Amino acid sequence: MTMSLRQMTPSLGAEITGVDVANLDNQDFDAIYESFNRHSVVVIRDQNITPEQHADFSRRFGKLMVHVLKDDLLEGQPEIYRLSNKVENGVPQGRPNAGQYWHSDLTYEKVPSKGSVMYAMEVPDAGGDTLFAHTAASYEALSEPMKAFLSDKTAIHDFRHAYDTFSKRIPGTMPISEEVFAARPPVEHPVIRTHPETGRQCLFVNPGFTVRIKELSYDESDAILAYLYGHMIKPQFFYRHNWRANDLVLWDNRSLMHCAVGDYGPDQTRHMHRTTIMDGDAA
Ligand SMILES: O=C(O)CCC(=O)C(=O)O
Repeated sequence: MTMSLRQMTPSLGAEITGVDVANLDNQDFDAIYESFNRHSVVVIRDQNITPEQHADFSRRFGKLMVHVLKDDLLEGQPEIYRLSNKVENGVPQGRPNAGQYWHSDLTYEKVPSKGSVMYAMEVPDAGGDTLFAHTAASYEALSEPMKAFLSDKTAIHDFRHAYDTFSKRIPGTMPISEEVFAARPPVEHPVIRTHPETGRQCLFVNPGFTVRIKELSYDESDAILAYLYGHMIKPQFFYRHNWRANDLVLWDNRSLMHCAVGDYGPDQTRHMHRTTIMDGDAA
């Protein structure tokens, strides 16, 4: 098999065909890793992998994180978080309607995520796309005074924020217990982070988990964040992924935010498994 790569947009996105991630030599892995850093979203088509192979491939990028929503983890393979509207014999096969708001995965963790690896097992006939927005490209397009203003600011991130602001309003979303929220108290991260591998500066705020900019008043913080969120999703920073079954998609949480589109009906199945890679080694 010969690997081939097609760039999707100037800012982000690459499609790779002709590889089997379960049998990948170091040279092909290095090419995928390079593409992950360069293009931020890497779509690898036509994969037939077990959950174990999915986790093994993901581990080549770094240590894996276990999602705080324990009920949605795959039994026996807790690194796999199940996003699904499928119900078998009355048992939900994952979290329905997950991530239907702009966010980067796990920015509410003290040590946030490097990237995510999502495998599509069943996809709707139409819809259920994922939107990605590049946070280095949007940073670079800001004016120099705005970059300087943001350079020493800190943002507060909270897992609860996404649930209170977005998820609980979506019919069919499963409630989250106070115990889970208590396990993830708010954390702080710089508003601008330097990508450790590309050296590019990235905006590191997102509507899902960022509560406010700590150094500003609440009103000022709301206004600045609203401006940034509008700026960050301009079309030129954007890639929309239309899933095919057996797509394996890697995305870089250091240089992207993303949003799942909940436009498909209950008669359509969307069944995905995701792993999340830690940014660094700390537990
Ligand atoms: O289901 C998707 O398309 C994206 C899911 C998501 O937002 C996530 O995994 O955090």
